[in-house]
Amino acid sequence: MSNRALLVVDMQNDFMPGGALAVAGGHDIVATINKLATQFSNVVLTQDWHTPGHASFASSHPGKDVYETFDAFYGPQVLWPDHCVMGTEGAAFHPDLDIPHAGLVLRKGYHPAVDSYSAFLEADRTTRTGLDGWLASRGITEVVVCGVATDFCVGWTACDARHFGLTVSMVDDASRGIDLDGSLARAHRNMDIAGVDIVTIGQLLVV
Ligand code: VGL
Ligand code: ZN
Repeated sequence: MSNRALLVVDMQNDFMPGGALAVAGGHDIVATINKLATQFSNVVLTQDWHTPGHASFASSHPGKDVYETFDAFYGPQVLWPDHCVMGTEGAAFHPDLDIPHAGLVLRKGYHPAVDSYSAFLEADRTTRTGLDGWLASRGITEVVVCGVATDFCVGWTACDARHFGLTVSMVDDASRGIDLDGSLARAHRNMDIAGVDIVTIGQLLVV
C-alpha cells in the first residue's frame, strides 16, 4: 500500500469561470489533475460545503460588502459571495473531473458560524475535520496538494498537513489562485515557512 495521497481541493463549479466565486483558469487544471490522479492509489477530493446563510457570506452581514472582513469569534474572516451552498449545482464537482478511484470526499465549511479553508482544521483552528485521522489510520505520511484556490483552501490545507506531521508538496501549476490583496504571495511565503515543497507537475508526472 502506498504511503502517499493526492489531495484535490475544491474543484467545484462555483470556483470555475462563470461560477459564484470564480478562480481565473480554474477549469484549465481539470485535465492535468485527472492525469495526476492516475498516479495515486490514494486520492481525497475536498468539497467546500456551506449552509445557506453561512457566516462567511457577505450577504449574511447587512452593510458589509464582499471581500471586506468581519470579526468572527475566531478572528478576521473574509466575506465572500454566496458560494458552494450544500446540495446546489455550484457545489458540485466540475463535470470533467474524472477520478472514480478517489477513496474519500471530504466536505468542509458546513458549520454555520465557522469557515474552513483547510481540509484539516476549521477556521476556529481547533475543530478537526477528521482528515488527519483518516490519513494516519491508512499509514499515509506524505500528501500532494492541488486544486483551488492556491492562496486559500490549497495553501491552508498544505500548511495544516505539515502541522499534522506529513511530508507535503503543493503542485503550483495544478492549482490556481484568487490573489486578493497580495494573498497569493503571502500564501507562497507561508507554505515556504511551513516546509511545504512547492513543485511543478513536470516533477511529478511519470511519462
Ligand atoms: C475557498 C474562499 C472561500 C477556496 C473556499 O476553495 O479556496 N476560498 N471558500
Ligand atoms: Zn467557502
